[in-house]
Amino acid sequence: MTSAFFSSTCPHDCPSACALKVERRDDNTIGRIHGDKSNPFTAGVICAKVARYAERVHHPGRLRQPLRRTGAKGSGQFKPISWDQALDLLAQQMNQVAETWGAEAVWPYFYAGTMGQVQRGSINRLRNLMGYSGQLTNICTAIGYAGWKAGTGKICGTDPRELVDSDLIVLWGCNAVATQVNTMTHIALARKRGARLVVVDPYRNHSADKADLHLALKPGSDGALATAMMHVLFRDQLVDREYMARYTDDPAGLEAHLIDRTPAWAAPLTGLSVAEIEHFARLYGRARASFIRIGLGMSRQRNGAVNVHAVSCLPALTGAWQERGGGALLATSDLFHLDKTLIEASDHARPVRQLDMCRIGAVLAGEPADLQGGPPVKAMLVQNSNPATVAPESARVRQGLLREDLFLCVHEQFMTDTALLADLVLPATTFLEHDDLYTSYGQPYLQLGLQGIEPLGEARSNHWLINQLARRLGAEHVACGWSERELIDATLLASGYPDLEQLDSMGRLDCSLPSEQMRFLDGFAQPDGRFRLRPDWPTGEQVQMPEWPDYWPVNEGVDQRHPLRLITPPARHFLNSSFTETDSSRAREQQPKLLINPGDAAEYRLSDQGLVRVGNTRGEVLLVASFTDRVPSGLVVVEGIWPGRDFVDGVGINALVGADAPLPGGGAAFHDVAVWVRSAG
Ligand SMILES: Nc1nc2c(c(=O)[nH]1)N[C@H]1C(S)=C(S)[C@@H](COP(=O)(O)OP(=O)(O)OC[C@H]3O[C@@H](n4cnc5c(=O)[nH]c(N)nc54)[C@H](O)[C@@H]3O)O[C@H]1N2
Ligand SMILES: Nc1nc2c(c(=O)[nH]1)N[C@H]1C(S)=C(S)[C@@H](COP(=O)(O)OP(=O)(O)OC[C@H]3O[C@@H](n4cnc5c(=O)[nH]c(N)nc54)[C@H](O)[C@@H]3O)O[C@H]1N2
Ligand SMILES: [Mo]
Repeated sequence: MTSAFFSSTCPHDCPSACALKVERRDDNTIGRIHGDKSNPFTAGVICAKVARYAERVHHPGRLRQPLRRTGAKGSGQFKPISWDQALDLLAQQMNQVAETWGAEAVWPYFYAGTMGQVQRGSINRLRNLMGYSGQLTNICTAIGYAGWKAGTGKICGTDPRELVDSDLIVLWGCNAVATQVNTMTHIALARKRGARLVVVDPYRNHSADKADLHLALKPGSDGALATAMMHVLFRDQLVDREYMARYTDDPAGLEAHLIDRTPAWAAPLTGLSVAEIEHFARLYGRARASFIRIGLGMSRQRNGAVNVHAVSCLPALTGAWQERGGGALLATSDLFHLDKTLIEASDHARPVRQLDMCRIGAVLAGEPADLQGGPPVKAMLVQNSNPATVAPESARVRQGLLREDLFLCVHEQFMTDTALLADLVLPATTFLEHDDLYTSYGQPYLQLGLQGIEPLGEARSNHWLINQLARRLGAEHVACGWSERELIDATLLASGYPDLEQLDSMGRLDCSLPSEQMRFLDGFAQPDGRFRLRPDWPTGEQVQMPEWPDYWPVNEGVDQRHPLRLITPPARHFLNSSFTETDSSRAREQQPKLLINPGDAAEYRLSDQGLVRVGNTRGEVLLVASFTDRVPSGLVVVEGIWPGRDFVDGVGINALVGADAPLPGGGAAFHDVAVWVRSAG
């Protein structure tokens, strides 16, 4: 058999957006996948799970035909039907719901199963053309981005390719070894030149294993740590007063605020010793070009926005932004200026309610505040997301999705927890079977991923499905008559980028700004160009957010009944709930495990590898306990968003996570949970 390699881009929701070289064999199958060496950020390195992507594309569990439910809701009994029948049924249900209850009773729900702009955004085109309910798309970045913007004003920062020029790299709530391997590629180069690596993380994760220094702080205490570090920086004359006078809003006000925010104040709040805080603050203050890579992980707390802002203040005190390789980065999203008007028909948007995707359980339960005076949700089309598994308060989500009076259509690659609850399941293509255009939230390249193989079975792309549906619903729009390639081409041109053909021959477009601008040396994105040490929180919140960087104690606190804090970070071999279906990823992650310190385990009389029940007021889950000194006393960790069916009782970890909206703009505090544990035999 002959084969050849074609270029593509990893579509998964990961900051890396790796450039790929994919082997296509002449029997319409995928072979090997390598990182593209010609992309300077990917630099030929990709994660193990995407290198094995053939396993996912050609998986026997891939959905290949439209399926209609035959048994009770959630029974898993379906029968194959044709695409025409499926689309007619879907259109008829959506029309009927809209006629009876109003268009806002239809909720097109999506997230980032693919990050491709066309396949991700098409569902919004239908929403806008039909006046269906809007969605607050806040499950991942809302808290972190709010915190970062409160200071810098813009979602970008030091070019990640400059990590190599740094002499001190801090992975702050960022498990790069697992969640963005390329960052580690560049960190390794910096370390060869003598850079030191610090990891700030509640437990010893894979990244902490590689660090020179690991600070195991309590979850949600980053604001206290950063504030005390700032105290030390001022006290020990490690601040750059000239830089602050020029680039920040109120250094004198901050200095006064910090007077009593000493390491001794922060020690009990963070669980770190005074010596650890002093040492880290001086290490940071004395570095020439310190680079803080802030992870979204640290933002998944009720005080996450305040914490991200506090950490983002550090380089504004030392002036690290002035050095190549110095400064900080949360994400690169604002480097791209893609005009999505055509993809999303945003010029047709109507003033509809915005339903909170993290509160899908409450929305489906008909909570009046969540419905915002509008009709109950009676029909849903889900693309690119697995809300039954990934959304908080998942028991309530499941209950809602099982409602007899809800018509649920799920367009998926696999029979996920969500698809299992559907009335209609439609088969979706993978990125290798359709065309798309990719930006990134962790690197500066605009890239293409054009179709490499024919769709498997009857799988169809999101764009195709939306256009077929639009036709049946009578929605008219120029993009509904276009192929993906035509839409990509027109979008590129409307955005002032090279067209599809040019971009394809260029390989990629570097959308970075000159290094100095990435480091805000031409001013921060605030009206006066100054970084806000005194954060610029959106106004009108019911709760006053702290005026200065501080410790803001609004976390789900432990109490006698819930003595432990739980965090639920991603697993290395999964990508959110994706890859929980492939054997090789499952073999590496084994099973859902409660990581617990041996001392705590003894106190609660658990046995290693024995069953443990974990719970709080929201629910209970049953899984295996795994003793480890990677996790400090008082904390428990469950890695990976496993499907509910992988837990002993069928209930997944997000049953324990709260869906109350963190300030200032909502989101989900996935790593901010108090629990009890009990031996279960
Ligand atoms: N392999 C793999 N890669 C992924 C993903 C995946 O599921 N698997 N998911 C992708 C997605 S959608 C995203 S958004 C990114 C997320 O990637 P990251 O930004 O790295 O975020 P997380 O992995 O959620 O959390 C990172 C670390 O934050 C720590 N943490 C939790 N609470 C706190 C806290 O209060 N303070 C501090 N300092 N640390 C805390 C956790 O222990 C964890 O080790 O990764 C992407 N990449
Ligand atoms: N406990 C806990 N929960 C979390 C997190 C956590 O750290 N801890 N992280 C949160 C974060 S950061 C995020 S971003 C969310 C992620 O939540 P989701 O965006 O829902 O991510 P996935 O679980 O990967 O589900 C995406 C689904 O889209 C499907 N898909 C992929 N490509 C396509 C396509 O082209 N078309 C269609 N129709 N479907 C496609 C995949 O098969 C997959 O089932 O989860 C959140 N949930
Ligand atoms: Mo995410």
